[in-house]
Amino acid sequence: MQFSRWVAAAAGALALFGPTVAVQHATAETSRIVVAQQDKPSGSGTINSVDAAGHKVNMTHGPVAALKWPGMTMDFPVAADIDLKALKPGAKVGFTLKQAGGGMYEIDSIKPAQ
Ligand SMILES: [Cu+2]
Repeated sequence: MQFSRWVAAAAGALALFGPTVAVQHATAETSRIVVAQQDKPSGSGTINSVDAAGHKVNMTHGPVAALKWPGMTMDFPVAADIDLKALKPGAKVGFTLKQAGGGMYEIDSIKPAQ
């Protein structure tokens, strides 16, 4: 939705100011989007339990600096494309988060801790 609004705005800018301005705007906007993707909130933790039916895990995680979260033990919904069979209780993991519906954060990627 926001992106399509931006496309409409970019088209408007193109009409008003000519192609040079619109291209500069597109470049700045694209780099901002890439930075946002690289800056996904991330942290590390230990899996306590896996709820396959609910597609969520209980995890004791360290601080998530990007969200100003302290370390805690909590349930996390897990993105639908992540295979929960790869996650075992006791596993130490690194993860990234994304905001899902309702503003809740869900695990967007997860891998064994280094
Ligand atoms: Cu937490």
